[in-house]
Amino acid sequence: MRTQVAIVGAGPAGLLLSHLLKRNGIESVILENRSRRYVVQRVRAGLLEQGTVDLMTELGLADRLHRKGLVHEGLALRFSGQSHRIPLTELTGKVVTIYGQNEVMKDLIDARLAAGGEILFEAEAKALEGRDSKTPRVRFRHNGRDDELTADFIAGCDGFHGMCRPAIPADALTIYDREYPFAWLGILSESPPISHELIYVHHARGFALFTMRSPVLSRLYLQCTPDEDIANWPDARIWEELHLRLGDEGGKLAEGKVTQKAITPMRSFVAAPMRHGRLFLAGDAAHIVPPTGAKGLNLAAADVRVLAGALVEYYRHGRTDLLDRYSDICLRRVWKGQRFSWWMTSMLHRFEDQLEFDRQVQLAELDYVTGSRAAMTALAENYVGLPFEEL
Ligand code: FAS
Ligand code: PHB
Repeated sequence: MRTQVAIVGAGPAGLLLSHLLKRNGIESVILENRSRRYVVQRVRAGLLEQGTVDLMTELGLADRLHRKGLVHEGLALRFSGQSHRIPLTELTGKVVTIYGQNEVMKDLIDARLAAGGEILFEAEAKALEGRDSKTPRVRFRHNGRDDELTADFIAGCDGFHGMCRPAIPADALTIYDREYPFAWLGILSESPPISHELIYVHHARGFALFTMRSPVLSRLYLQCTPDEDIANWPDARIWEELHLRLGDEGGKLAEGKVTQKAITPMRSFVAAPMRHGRLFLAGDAAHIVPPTGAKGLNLAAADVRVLAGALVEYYRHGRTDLLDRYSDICLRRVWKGQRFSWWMTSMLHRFEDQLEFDRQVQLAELDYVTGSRAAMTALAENYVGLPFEEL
């Protein structure tokens, strides 16, 4: 097989990139390890920055998002039994949108296939060759047969556990890594959300997040230990803990049928540089953030916006300067997303070894952030998404 851009991975990064390239007449083929059914039902992120929504709207891919997405103009930080609203839109002029990542996947895949785009599902990329040549190749296995996809460029959009990053010699990569001593137990519940806006809770028993997917579907997260066994969390115990961490408003939290339950480890990770010869890493393949700042999916979208822009300039005008600057441009935004996600995580979670002094500092930080317009604005502008870099 031959194409212009070989894309490994049909997550938000790979799919958005294929649409951005197609809009500029550049061909691509996506190799996706899992089945279409699996990719569209996988429960992950749920919060889209304004910039991500604008990108999908520009591409004509946001009709369902605008119909079904929940637009939020604020969020609440809850600590010491009190909720404090952060008026995001009043402070920044921007909104965020709650729309499940699985819904985004459905929209991007349906539109790509409807436009005759090539996505090979259950096609596992096995090896990369010729990364420094003008014709890099991806060896993959599909329908029980080994095959090869030759291209001008390879986009490594295969997530944290993919094969593209490990295909880069370790001495060519600098790894920045921080694992957190806790995880998130997340559930989907057929119950109305406790509030029309998100509630981030700082509590002596640990962090909790009250978010949603629709007016009848709640998404709820609890801080738990990193090696927690989900079998120890029957639904009743989860609801009891959610009531407790919500404090006196516990009575108002409606319970419902839990349809999905999983534990997500918490990590901050960056692999730099994001470009190696004709291989360009994007999204979780290059960086992971703890979900407290809701940046994962949005950083993936921001990366491929830059990559597509650079590839368009290459194919149109033979320019290579933007390809050369791809990694630096992306990493500037990635590190700001890392800082914000680490800060939100550090301010809102309980650390096993934390001194009472540390806890009081967390409470003082929350008191400052919810009492100072300047501090609130700093949080809000990072949360709704920092402006995109002009290319
Ligand atoms: P993805 O991981 O989404 O996609 C990579 C794709 O590559 C996958 O479909 C995979 O099957 C495929 N692939 C891997 N190896 C391959 C191979 N060898 N050959 C072919 N294909 C291959 N972010 C939030 O903001 N909020 C959340 O609540 C949240 N929850 C999350 C929960 C979980 C369990 C995880 C893992 C992430 C979560 N995230 C969350 C972050 C998430 O949204 C990611 O940032 C986002 O999916 C990144 O998109 P991609 O970079 O496209 O990678
Ligand atoms: C979600 O809705 O899944 C979600 C929202 C905000 C976060 C993390 C997850 O910070």
